[in-house]
Amino acid sequence: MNKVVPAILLALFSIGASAAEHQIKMVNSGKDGIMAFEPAFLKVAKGDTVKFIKVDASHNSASVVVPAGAAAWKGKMDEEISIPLTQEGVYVYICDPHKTMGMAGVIQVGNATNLDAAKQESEKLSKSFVMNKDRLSKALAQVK
Ligand SMILES: [Cu+2]
Repeated sequence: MNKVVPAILLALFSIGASAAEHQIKMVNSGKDGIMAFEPAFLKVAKGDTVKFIKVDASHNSASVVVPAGAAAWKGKMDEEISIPLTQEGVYVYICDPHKTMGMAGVIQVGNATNLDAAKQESEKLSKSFVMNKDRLSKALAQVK
């Protein structure tokens, strides 16, 4: 053992202590219409965590677009999955059973490094929506 290990542990602890946990609700009906994530757009700091909260049953959260180096996720049905957001960029996610109903959302972490890729993928996705067609583009428009 040397002096480096305690220094690393201290650094890790500091990061953990400053990281915030945000919540996104999975709802059947909300401010933004039926079958929605609330909020549909969320901006957080690098290192924060987002937890998906089961308000209503039969939803999940699965990533569609993540920045380079970030891990994709696929929550089980009704799972309150927690996602550590370790890479800067734009994250786009959907609910698998309500994908065509426009149940999708956007998380921005720091700088929007992959915004063009996120826009392209979201346009494709939005074409498959039969309702709430502009929900994803509205969420993406809030990325700054
Ligand atoms: Cu759903």
